[in-house]
Order: sequence, then C-alpha cells, then structure tokens
Amino acid sequence: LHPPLPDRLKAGPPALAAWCGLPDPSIPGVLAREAFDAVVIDMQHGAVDFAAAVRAIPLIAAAGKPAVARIPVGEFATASRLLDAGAAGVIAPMINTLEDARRFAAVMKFPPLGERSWGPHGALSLTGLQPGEYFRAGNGLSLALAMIETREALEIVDGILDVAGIDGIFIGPSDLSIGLSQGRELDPASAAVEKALDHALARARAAGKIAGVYAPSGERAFELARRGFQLVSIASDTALLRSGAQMALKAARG
Ligand code: 3PY
Ligand code: MG
Repeated sequence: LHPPLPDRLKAGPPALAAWCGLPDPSIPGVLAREAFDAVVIDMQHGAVDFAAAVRAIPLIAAAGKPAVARIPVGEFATASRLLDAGAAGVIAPMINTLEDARRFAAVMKFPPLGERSWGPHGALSLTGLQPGEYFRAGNGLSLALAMIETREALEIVDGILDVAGIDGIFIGPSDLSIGLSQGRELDPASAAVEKALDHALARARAAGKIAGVYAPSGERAFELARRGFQLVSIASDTALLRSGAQMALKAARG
C-alpha cells in the first residue's frame, strides 16, 4: 500500500513516471518493476482500452507503485471508472476552460466536494480499506491533474488551479508548442514553451498545488525535475523499446 499520491508528490522528491500506450497490460506491469515512482497508462493517444487499463492497474499496484491514467479528451465519466478500478490518479488532457476543470474535478471527488458516484470495487481491494474508510479518505487519495497544453489553458491557469478538487496541472509541451506558435511548429523545447513551463510551474507552486510535465527523454526529465516539477513522465513504452532495440543492434553490429 503506497502513501496517498497527492501527499507523496507534495513531499517530494520529484516522482519519475513511466508512460505506457501499448495495449497489453503486461507492459506497464513490467515497467512498474523498474525504478519508476509511478506508471501512467495513456488512453488518449495510446492504444489502451478500458479493459486493458483495468488489468494494468493491479499489476502496477502489485509492484508497490501508483497507477495514473490519462483519459481521452472530455471522457470524464471514464475518470471515475478508473478510480473505481484502483487508479491513484487521472490526467485529463485539453482542459481549456474553467467549465472543463470543474467537470473533471466533479467526477474525481466524492460529495460534498464533487459528484463522484459510489462504486470503488477495485480500489477497496487494492487499498484494503473498508467502504466507509475509503469514502472518507478517497478525495485525498486520488490525484486530479488538469492538462495545460493550449494558449487558452495557459491564460486561465490560475483559475484552473483555483478549482476545488483539482490537485494540480500537467503540462503537455508538444501541444503547447503547436498552440503557442498558432500551428506553425511542433517544438516542445521552444523558447515560448520554456517560458510557459516556468510560468505554469510558478503559478502551481504559488497555489500550493502540484505541477507535472511530460518529458521526451531521461535527460529532459532530469532537467525538468531539477527545475521544480514534482511529477515528470519519461518518454513512452514504444520509445523505450525502440531506443533499447537500436542500442542492442548497434552493439551487435559493432
Ligand atoms: C503533449 O506534449 O502535448 C502531451 O500531451 C504529452 O503527452
Ligand atoms: Mg498533448
């Protein structure tokens, strides 16, 4: 049983997460056994369906790691279902209005804070809590991260951070680079993105909330964690497979 993810992220040190988009649940299960602090299952761009995510969650938990899922855009009902299955947190992409943030927070938190409906079948077995205990503790156990990845979202980042039930933000540097350049470029390390990262991080810190970010490589993750991001995901399962294969083949070919 791991400590509540929001508390763990606030206390530090920065958590490094694996990022999984391949559909087989054994892949997050394998990566959870490596020295990651958390594992993200990506249902937005990944090929992971709900049944695969539900199978991955206990495999990640069995390695003593929190499972975090990214839902498809606007599929807020899926967020509660993932918490019911035992996910420790949910990342919601493209939160571009205060209404998006409020709808997301509502499905993530039980009343009176939100409107999450009761039925945490997997969460009860994974946490070992009794229903009443889980009902009282649940809002503090589950992490709600709103993705900031458009110009609109960046403009209202303070308002999003202010929504009760939103535990923090997670920055998507690729979409943000597209948005900030008005569709002219994809450059997750552009000067405009760098400035936005610092701004969003500072606003999250000022609000006493969590700041997470996606990093395409270990080197970039190191740099973003050092800058103060509390949750940094590294590359993806596919990227790690490809780079591992390339390294092995390079060595084999001499
Ligand atoms: C982005 O960079 O846009 C992301 O969503 C990270 O996966
Ligand atoms: Mg994105």
